[in-house]
Amino acid sequence: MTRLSETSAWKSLASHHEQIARIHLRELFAGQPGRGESNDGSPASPANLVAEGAGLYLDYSKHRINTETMPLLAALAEECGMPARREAMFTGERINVSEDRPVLHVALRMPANRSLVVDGTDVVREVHGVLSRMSAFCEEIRSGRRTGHTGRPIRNVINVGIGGSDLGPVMAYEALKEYSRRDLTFRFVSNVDDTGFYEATRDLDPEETLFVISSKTFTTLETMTNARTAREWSLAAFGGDTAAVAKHFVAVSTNAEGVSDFGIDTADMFGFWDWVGGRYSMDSAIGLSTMLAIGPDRFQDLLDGFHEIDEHFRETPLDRNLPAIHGLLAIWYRNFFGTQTQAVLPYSEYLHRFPAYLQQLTMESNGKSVTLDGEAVSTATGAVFWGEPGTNGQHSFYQLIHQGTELIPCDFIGFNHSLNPIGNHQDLLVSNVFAQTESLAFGKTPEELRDEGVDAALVPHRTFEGNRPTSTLMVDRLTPRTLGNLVAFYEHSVFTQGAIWGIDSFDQWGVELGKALARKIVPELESENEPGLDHDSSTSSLIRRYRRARGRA
Ligand code: G6Q
Repeated sequence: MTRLSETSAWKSLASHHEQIARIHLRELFAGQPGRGESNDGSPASPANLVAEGAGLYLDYSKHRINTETMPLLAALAEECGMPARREAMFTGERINVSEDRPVLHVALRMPANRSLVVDGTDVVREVHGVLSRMSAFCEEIRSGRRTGHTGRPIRNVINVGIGGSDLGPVMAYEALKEYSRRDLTFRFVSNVDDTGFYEATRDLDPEETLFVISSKTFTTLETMTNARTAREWSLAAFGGDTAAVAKHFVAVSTNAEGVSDFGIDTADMFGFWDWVGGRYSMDSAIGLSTMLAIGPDRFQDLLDGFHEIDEHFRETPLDRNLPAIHGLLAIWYRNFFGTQTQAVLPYSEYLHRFPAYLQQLTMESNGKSVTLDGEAVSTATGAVFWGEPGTNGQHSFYQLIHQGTELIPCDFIGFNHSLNPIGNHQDLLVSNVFAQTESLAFGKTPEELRDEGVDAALVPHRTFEGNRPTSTLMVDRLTPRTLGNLVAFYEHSVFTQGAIWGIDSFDQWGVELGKALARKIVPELESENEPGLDHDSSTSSLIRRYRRARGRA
């Protein structure tokens, strides 16, 4: 297989970059004044660097590209076989090669009238079977028909899970709080740090509390530890009556045996499948807490939003394909400008966990250094993703984005409508989206400063070079459906990047390593007798020091 850096499209892009890198966004706009204009229904033109579809409006005109760049990037995607790999995902081929699995999160949101047969099983039918059970369960809890052990209604739901079994549910709950049952309390316990469990439960009544134990494998140290602690906490309130477990615990897992060993009736287990990766699972049964919060109909809206982008991604030509454009631009900066990070800046308080969610999605997927056939990659792969909601970030780290020495491409996510309109807050919020992206692109020149009468000594400090690239993603309103649009948009951007790099975006051996390593050290920390340690000097000393501090040495 030709190494990526040796493909002809790559070479064309490298020489194209040499020309573009010298050109300022001011010049690009001067030479192509209409590049940021929307097409408003007219046929797409390569001169308009905007794309709209599936609930999202993407303005990518403030990127360091000209009319040649996107076709060259699209040619790279074609040369790398990205469209074929995309089709292989949608049809259930085993594209997760290192785990020998299909990658079918797109099946989680296919409508019930579709069918997708993989290894003789119609996975869409299975998905809808679980969705129906989830809906029935959520209706029972939300209506108060299904009560706790002592007959009291369930008022508190605690999701116990970590990584992919936590970040999606937390992000979705926070994002969709306005659509949730405000008389129910939702909390999330992930870290094995005892403080996480303590703070989540300290003011709750066990008689009104339901635990959703969410773990694909049902073996993860943190989740199993928290689940056992949760069971003790519950049973303490019910005089040790284990019959209470059935009323206060349900499980979301692929491991029926583990669930039943834990003492949860498999009738109260909501399953999913090994073809759903943890970081792609918020729209599977892992979303049970989301469905409990917003109800089955709105959960369906969320799924519809995902599916809308799936269809768009699968069928739209690359030059108008929103997730593909985003993924191609990520390649452009990471590989040709050598940028290391990408900021995601949602202008919505409800999306305050969205960057953390995206960190897992992007970095666990594309933090890889070998190709599908096990060869070392010939180019850089996944960038560091990070971010915070605006405008808060503007009062802290944006300084470095504006005037630092790093080039950091940014995604600005804005909404036309607030869910809680008060006065002119929304106009002020959105004005900052537009002002920041304008300023990052065009900066402020020394001449402009001098014309304003700025003291000569201050001119260098107050000069903004500009030429900082941004995408502006505008959404009408944050709803379950548009949240689905947004998440699927990033999922497929990640796919596009991974397909070009030729890596397995769907395994996570680094995470597996962490799970195995801690298991070895736990007994060394806990043993009553001095353990024989065969670590390096640093690790062994840290273990001994901790044991002394805990009075075990
Ligand atoms: C996700 C990762 C990882 C995983 C957690 C929890 O893609 O594999 O974040 O979700 O380690 O795993 P379990 O759901 O098996 O507990």
